[in-house]
Amino acid sequence: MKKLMSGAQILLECLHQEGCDVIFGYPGGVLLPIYDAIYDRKDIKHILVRHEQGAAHAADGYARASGKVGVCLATSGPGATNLITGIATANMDSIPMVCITGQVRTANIGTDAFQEADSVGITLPIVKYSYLVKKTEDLPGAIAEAFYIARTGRPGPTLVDLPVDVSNTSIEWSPEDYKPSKSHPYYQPQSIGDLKQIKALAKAINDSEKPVLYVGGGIISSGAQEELTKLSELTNIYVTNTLMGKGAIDETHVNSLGMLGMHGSAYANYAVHHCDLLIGIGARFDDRVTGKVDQFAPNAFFAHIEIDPAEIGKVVRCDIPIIGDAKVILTELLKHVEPKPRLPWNDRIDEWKKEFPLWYPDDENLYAPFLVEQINRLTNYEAIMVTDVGQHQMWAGQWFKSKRARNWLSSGGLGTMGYGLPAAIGAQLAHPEKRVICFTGDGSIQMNSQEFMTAVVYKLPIIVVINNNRSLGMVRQWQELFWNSRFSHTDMQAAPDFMKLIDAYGGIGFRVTTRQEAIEALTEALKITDRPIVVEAILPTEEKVWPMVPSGQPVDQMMVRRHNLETEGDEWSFADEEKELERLLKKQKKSGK
Ligand SMILES: Cc1ncc(C[n+]2csc(CCOP(=O)(O)OP(=O)(O)O)c2C)c(N)n1
Repeated sequence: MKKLMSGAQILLECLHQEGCDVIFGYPGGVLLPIYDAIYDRKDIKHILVRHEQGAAHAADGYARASGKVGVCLATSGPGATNLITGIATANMDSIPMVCITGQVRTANIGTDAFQEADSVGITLPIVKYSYLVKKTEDLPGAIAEAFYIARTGRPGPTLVDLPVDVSNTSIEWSPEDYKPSKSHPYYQPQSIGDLKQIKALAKAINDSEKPVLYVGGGIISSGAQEELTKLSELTNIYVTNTLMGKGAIDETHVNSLGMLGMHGSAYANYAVHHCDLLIGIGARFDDRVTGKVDQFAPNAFFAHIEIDPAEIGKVVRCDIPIIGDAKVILTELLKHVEPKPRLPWNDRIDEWKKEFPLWYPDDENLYAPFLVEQINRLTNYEAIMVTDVGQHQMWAGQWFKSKRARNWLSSGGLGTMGYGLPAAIGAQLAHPEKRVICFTGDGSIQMNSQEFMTAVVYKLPIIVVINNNRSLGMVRQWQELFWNSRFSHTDMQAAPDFMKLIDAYGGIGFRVTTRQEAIEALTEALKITDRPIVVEAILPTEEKVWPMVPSGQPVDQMMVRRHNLETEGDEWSFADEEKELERLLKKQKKSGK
């Protein structure tokens, strides 16, 4: 039945019908009609963050953890511009989000009115769709399009800009009038891949002696983990994943090579470098993966399964392009591939695994990989891991074993420091029953630490592990290796006392300096269920992430760290297979194994 409803009430009704049960937002003058309408709704929970950037990352974290569309709300002008980093982050990682911004009255648009900013214009390059609603009657259609476009095809953020008079004006409307979109006249992503191309790929797989699967976030967004695992098991092809592709295949599976690229495992990089067929699925050949492009997988035939046609051939040439949804295409591909043992190829990769394992020194120090291993163990691989950006992120990428999709959240494409805590808030709200760990650095946590307050208010027991190396570690690492150890402005010794900080917000803190203390603190933290916890780990400043492919080098040119058996010290150099083997034999002889 039609009744008089304000634009704000209509907005909330549309959001509800789109399945939105949480909004992350921050009020302001032009949002008053919406905030007044929210006051009466029991079916949509509003989370009041402490900064709009937090709202955008929280909506993103909610979307990544749940597979639903995340929704955030910000006021005109500074509220909207504070969302930008979060929108760009979601855009780079293809995360579905609907961002609603308030706008000044339609009559005032373009007059430099108080708190006016051109939100549609500013966000144009970082959204899939944006719409300035000029009439209340147009609002339901705009919301329907925004959700449909955000969640279909290659997912991504959309924006609806809502002038205050539009949300304040009432029209005759009935909730039954709302029609979620099922199609769009001009936006028609293709999901079914071309059968001829799929058969061509099946033949290439059946003929190949040295294939590798290279998978990204597209597997997660299409829900194709099962099909990928089946393909890998049936054809005996090992799988390497991007940072975004963690959880595409269980990383404890024998066929998993973990992450590749700049800080990927050496064996994944060698496998890609020497393969004869590289099958990319839902991954975009990012420069952190390819290194020097013209020497990337130099002898390989390239196949690319991808929903976004613009990605095909963007970075590397493509011999077999297949445009469509990964799950749909893999389901079809599975009908055409044959089982085949991949010997001696897989044996060779297994040898690389033994020669160049990921490792960290077995000394008294506390190291980030140790912390990650304990998190794996103490949570039985069930935690949702959310990272910030820096060395700690790469260590987590290497050591956190993601056994399933959507338990790994990290800003891959944009590399946004400050992402971790608010994204963890979104993930915890999506999964109140799970343990959410925010693995962060002493630099990154200072970028959105105000969101500790949000976590306290909503009683979210997020465990924030601060890797305190008293520096902007990743930048410091580059300065040490490539800029003559001139540590210009990467010192972070001037930092708040994190124990006092979390205490001031109303959470609980543990500071740990030894491995035993770390285990005890994590164990205690896991018992706390009603507030955020900080575990601040004091780590060595000089520690570096290994292996490392220097920027712009081919990925087989990795620098690795090894323990010098003569001097008992550490050294690093470009990986040399022969030397490595010799060292391994010496080590075995020394330990009598
Ligand atoms: C918003 C933002 N500013 C700057 C950078 C560049 N950057 C990348 S890693 C890094 C250092 C991160 O330091 P910290 O959070 O302490 O983590 P660590 O590397 O020490 O583990 C910086 C400054 C970034 N990624 N994001």
